[in-house]
Amino acid sequence: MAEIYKNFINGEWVNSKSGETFENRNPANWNEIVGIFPRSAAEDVNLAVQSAGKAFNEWRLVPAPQRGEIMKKAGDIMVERKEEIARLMTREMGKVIAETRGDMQEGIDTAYYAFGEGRRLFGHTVPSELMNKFNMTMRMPIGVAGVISPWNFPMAIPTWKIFPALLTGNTVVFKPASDTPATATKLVEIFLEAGVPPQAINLVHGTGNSVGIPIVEHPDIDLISFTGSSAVGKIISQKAGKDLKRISLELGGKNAQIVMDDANLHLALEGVLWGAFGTTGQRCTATSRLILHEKIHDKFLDMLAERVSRLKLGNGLDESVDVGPVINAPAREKIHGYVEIGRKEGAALLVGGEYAEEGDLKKGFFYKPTIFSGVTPNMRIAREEIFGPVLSVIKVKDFDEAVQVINGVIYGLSSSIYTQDVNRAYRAIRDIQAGITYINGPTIGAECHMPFGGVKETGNGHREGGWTVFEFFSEIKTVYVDFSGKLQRAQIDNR
Ligand code: UN1
Repeated sequence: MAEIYKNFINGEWVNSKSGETFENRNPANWNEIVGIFPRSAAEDVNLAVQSAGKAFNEWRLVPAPQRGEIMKKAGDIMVERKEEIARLMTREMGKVIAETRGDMQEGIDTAYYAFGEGRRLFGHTVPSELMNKFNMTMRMPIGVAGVISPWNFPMAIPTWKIFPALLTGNTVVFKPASDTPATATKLVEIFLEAGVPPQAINLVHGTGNSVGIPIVEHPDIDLISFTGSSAVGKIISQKAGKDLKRISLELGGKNAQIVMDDANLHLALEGVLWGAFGTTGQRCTATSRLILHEKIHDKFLDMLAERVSRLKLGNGLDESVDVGPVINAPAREKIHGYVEIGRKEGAALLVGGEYAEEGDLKKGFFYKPTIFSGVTPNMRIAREEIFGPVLSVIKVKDFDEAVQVINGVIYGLSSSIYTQDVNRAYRAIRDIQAGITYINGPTIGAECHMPFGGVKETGNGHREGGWTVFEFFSEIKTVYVDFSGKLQRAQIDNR
């Protein structure tokens, strides 16, 4: 029997008002139902927002260090439940167990970072231009945060958003991706066990249209944090913009790794294998383009093709598997559609390019790791986000051309260059248009205490992670304290 899951609204585990449900299945074995979840709608969102609104008035007054201690407790529970939830996550969305353990660890790191931040949340003290007057800024909570998260990091990404939201004194309405509702439920259980006031965290399962949009449009939601596609990000931006909501958008990528002629090729090879095929290429930071200097192009491609054809596909619970399935049937069709486009555009298919259906693989949605060579920057497979195990290889004659190619897309999340020339490395840091640049490392693998986000159509200028995310989730209050005992007019009485 599949486990029955519920929403968490107004301090209680409840079904959707309509009583409708949806199934969540294992992408490595579609016969396996991971759970049955409430199919919610605007009426459920309304109740969740009411609850979060009520809870805000008390939660905002809890001292931040005390809120931090609850975050610490949540981190401790995550440590205890790391293996159990990692296994559930692999069943729910397919990535290999080493990676779901990493996803849990990223959540744990985020919890402990938030714990520490509870004793910081710095403002500034600033001299006044007047005598006997004191100026400062403080960070204030904002209100009810709508958190809308994707399925590829079912634990880490919700934690990136919810820990800072709660730590800074906001309350939360959380809509996880409908492909990963089970992991999200575990996270809410953890917050409750750790001591977050039950009405302050609300979980509403369902689709983007029936739950996500009502959250975005709800007048009592004060801020939105969303990770997903640029297309959906634009819709959210328009809808939320009407009410001047504060929104943080973490969107698409078309990340590239450059390999220069002086690079350590073995290192660069390990980097691109991990960057392009880790998480089956389903990261917004995944390496989707490989830009090779012409001098090493042929040799590097040979090395790469040989390794890629040996990657083992399978159920991610098997520790010997390198690459899990893609998330669902439409995703696999979309990926294969791009492979067809690449072929028609005249790129050369080096390996992969088809469904993987040998033996048990046919129970799930597997796609062979795929490499196209002879790709030119104007091809769609060089410009559009594919979100799957497909790598487009582009040959360039020198560093300047490499930079031109890497910058020639609408996205700008992550980037990487392999070179041993320190001058080139620093020029790359300066000239690549991306929120993140790795030197001699792959495009994936951000650490939770560093700002995370991108330029151009990858986002709207905010950063998750690090100290910067606490700025998004709080509002600055500027305070003037006049202790002169008289009216002092700025700009006038001191002149
Ligand atoms: C994402 O793909 O949306 O840097 C996030 C990384 C991970 C997070 C990826 N730590 O690849």
